[in-house]
Amino acid sequence: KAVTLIGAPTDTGAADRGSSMGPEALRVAGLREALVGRGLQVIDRGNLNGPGNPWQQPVDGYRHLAEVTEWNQLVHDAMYGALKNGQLPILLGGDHCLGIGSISGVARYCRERGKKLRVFWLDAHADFNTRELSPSGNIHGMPVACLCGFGPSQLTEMSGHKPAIHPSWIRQIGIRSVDPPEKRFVHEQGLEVFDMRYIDEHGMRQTMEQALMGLDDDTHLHVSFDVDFLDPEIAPGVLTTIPGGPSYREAQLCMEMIADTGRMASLDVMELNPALDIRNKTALLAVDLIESLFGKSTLMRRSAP
Ligand code: DIR
Ligand code: MN
Ligand code: MN
Ligand code: MN
Repeated sequence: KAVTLIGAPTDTGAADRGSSMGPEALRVAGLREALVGRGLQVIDRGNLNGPGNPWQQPVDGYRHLAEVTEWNQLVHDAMYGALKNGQLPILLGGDHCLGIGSISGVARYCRERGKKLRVFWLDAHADFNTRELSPSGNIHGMPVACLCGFGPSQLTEMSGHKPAIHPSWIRQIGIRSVDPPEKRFVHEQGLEVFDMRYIDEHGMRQTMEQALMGLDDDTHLHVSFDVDFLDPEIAPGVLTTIPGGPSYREAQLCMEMIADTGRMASLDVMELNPALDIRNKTALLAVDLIESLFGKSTLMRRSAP
């Protein structure tokens, strides 16, 4: 199976600049070579070409809605197209507003194929704000809500079906920053959130066992990896660092347990901000973890547990 790299260099969904440099930093960190080393065929189809960052204040509760919509449409088409071609697409962000287009494209593909969809949202944040709830108007704080049908029609109807996904298809892991009104909405919608407290109490192994439960042959697993999921001590190259994230070993185990299922069929790697990184170390760490997502392990393993 071929893996396709899709670069989406934009930071229009965020409050500060820099995640637009994410795709190139991942390439410089050797992403393609690492995947080839896993025995995969890799097609790097370069970067999507969307609008620049106008650097404006939010209008009617959304910052850069027009630009964010254009980028997400490009991402939707690229993800959907790659899946239709039988490839495993990896979206290189870019800020996490692009999760809307990415997962809308995946959802469209799954709906056509009659496949179930499970979305793993690895993040420090729930990204479940609406314009009424958001403290910032930044759309990278809203993608999960948009996917569940809460948001502007340009973003909620992208998959051709509103909502694009149902809250029960989502598992959030590593969450430790949720805005107070967002908290209530997460609860109301019944999102399954494995927050840091859950991981502290049960460990990463049991957390992942719970989150992965019920996957079957008909399930498409999409992983949306916001690099700020990781503890800032090991991953400083992100805009919104939140202390108390998964350690290197916990993150590795998380990725390895996803790989063991053999069901990951699409991936987003988001919010890497090279302007805030130290000698590209966060990009190198992301590449290391992506290798684990594609089955790299210390020893040969007899079978998936
Ligand atoms: C905050 C920060 N919850 C907001 N969100 C995110 O502005 O909505 N930061 N996603 O990375
Ligand atoms: Mn995010
Ligand atoms: Mn985040
Ligand atoms: Mn974000």
